[in-house]
Amino acid sequence: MERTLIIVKPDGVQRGLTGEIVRRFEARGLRIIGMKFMIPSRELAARHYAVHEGKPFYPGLIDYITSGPVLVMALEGPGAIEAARNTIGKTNPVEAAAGSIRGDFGITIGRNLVHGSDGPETAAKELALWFEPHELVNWQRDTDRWILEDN
Ligand code: IDP
Ligand code: MG
Repeated sequence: MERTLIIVKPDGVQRGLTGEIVRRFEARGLRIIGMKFMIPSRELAARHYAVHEGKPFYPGLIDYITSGPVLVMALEGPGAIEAARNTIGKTNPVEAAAGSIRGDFGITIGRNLVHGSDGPETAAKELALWFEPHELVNWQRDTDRWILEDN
């Protein structure tokens, strides 16, 4: 079992796409274990995007991610990180496959709707950054035996 951190960015929220985006992860079989709605502080945004500090798009990225409410999710499942990244699509929506979230709803890299952790280490760091341990819910999904071979 793997966990990943997903954010519906402010454009996704403002465009009324939160339900559609959550639906896609749920339909994929990823289990929601945490969810919150918030306007990220600049400090939180800076810690989340620390690896991009100094890049030309960094100031715009911080303005963008703090520009309004986001929906933050912790998802769990086998291969959850890669599965979620594939459901999200390539960073530049122009290159994202049709059928992915960015490929279906995005057209420019600076408004690409969703964040997903890119590896196990980043996922652990990001989950700890956005969620307190007690905010993550351990639960059994009744449909798991139809979604997961080993559950
Ligand atoms: P990812 O979100 O697919 O992991 P990263 O390369 O980690 O992509 O970049 C983080 C975020 O920074 C992107 O999702 C996008 O919002 C923004 N970003 C990346 N490159 C550019 C760019 O060239 N122009 C504007 N924004 C960018
Ligand atoms: Mg990234």
